[in-house]
Amino acid sequence: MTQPIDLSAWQELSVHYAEMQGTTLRDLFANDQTRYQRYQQQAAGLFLDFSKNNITDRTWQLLLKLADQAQVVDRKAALFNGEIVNPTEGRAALHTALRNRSGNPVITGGTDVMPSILAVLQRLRIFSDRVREGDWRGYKGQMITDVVNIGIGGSDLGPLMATEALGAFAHDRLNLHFVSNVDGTHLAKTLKKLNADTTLFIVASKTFTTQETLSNAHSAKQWLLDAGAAEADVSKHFVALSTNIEKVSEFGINPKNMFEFWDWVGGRYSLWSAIGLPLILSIGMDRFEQFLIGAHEMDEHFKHAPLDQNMPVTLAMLTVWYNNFHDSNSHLIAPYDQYLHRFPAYLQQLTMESNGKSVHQDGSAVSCATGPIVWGEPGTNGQHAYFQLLHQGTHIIPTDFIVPVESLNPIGNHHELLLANCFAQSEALMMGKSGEELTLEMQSEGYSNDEKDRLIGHRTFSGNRPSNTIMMQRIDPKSLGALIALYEHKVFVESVIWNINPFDQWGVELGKQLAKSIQTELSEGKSVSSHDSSTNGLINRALKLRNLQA
Ligand code: G6Q
Repeated sequence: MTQPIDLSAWQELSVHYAEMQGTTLRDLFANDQTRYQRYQQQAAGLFLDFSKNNITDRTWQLLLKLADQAQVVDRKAALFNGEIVNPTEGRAALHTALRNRSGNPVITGGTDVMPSILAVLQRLRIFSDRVREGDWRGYKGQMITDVVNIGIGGSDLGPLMATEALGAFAHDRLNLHFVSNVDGTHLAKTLKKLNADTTLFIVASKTFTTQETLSNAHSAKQWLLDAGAAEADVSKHFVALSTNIEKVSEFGINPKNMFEFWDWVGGRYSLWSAIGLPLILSIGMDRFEQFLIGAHEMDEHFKHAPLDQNMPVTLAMLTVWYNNFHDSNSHLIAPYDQYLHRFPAYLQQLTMESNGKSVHQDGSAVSCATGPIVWGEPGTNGQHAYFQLLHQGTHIIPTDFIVPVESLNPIGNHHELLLANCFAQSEALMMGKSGEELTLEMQSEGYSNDEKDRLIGHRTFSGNRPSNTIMMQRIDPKSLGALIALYEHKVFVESVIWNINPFDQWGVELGKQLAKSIQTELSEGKSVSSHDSSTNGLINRALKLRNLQA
């Protein structure tokens, strides 16, 4: 199998990178008045300005050549066509079918998956309408006021992020809560504020074997029983989202209260399936369908747009350029929108769990860096925290600014200030401030020559730091759907270039296994010697301290 570094475009990019040294973004803009017009794209209601990247036309051609040589076109066809794109688990990855609004069938393993998808969506509509309209009642006949989603990882981050992001469209009576951490504090703090009579629990787990989720679900059930409910009342307060009907029944949830999805839906790609129930309860099924339509429009764009006009491909190839040629392995997500405050955390899982891999598809060790570290906070908060390092630190950190032009909570000139900060940051990162500019500035501010010489190094900004800006009219179900799908496909294209499997997560599985055996040892309470000396020491010390306390 040809590996990425053996492709001729990869080698040409290495040579080109060396040639690019000394080329600055400032110069590229100064010498080309059309740069902004040429390096922009639009799709599914999103606008991308990628002109503030350290690329020339030659870079761009070579990156597209690399995408072509890595067979992005064939691989994306395989993704959409339900082929086994996750060979280590023997599965397709059909999140695009979950939001397929075309009316066309999607076949995998000889079966059209669309009838089951549409049937579950219809059941979700009926159930969510009943809860929202106050028809679904708790065991004392009261309307539901609070919904607690119990899940972790892919069964938490997506619905949590999207429910927060679409908070402007939330139902008046229903408060959504999310409990993920097995630390009892998370459940205890959440339940403290709630009334068992009016609380509905959603147990969200693809496998229904995840320790954290089952522990929280059992404790939540006990809380309901302790509040006076009987076993028979549980069905009015618990529903499950899962692929595992046996385990759901074993837990004591009536299969009639289970909303199904399928093994070809990866955890971190499951927001579009029944896992989206918290979001559906919050915004209603009609708006959830808009959310699916937004994603579907991005899917259609990704499927059909040529490589040089394809937004997910563009974002992916820019990441490859920085990650593999500039050796810049960190990527900042800076949404200038408070509703998107969990978006960076969501993308962190999407990208780091998908592309945090060290072997190629054939199992051989990778010969190039793979997925970067993704992080972020909503603007403008980051500016008063870590942006210092972006502007003047030694690391180059490509940044995605995400900004809606319209606020859903217009107050005075707040949104103008927000936009101004967003645009100012990308400009400052790109332009910097040279010694000459500072000299003039400091002279006009009345600094003496001595003071100026002492401070000028500290106050100089090298600039030349890359960013993308993704702009939309506002954050609504449709634009959010498109934005998430954009990043899902970006991550997929990167995986194609690096020739890795983005749909498995063996790293997560190992942690799940190890925790199980140590938990048994902790509950037995006997001193252990079967691990390395550090792990033995920590377990034995914890046992001793816990006994002292007991
Ligand atoms: C996501 C991962 C992982 C998973 C959680 C929860 O892609 O597989 O984050 O979502 O471990 O798993 P369950 O939904 O099976 O409880």
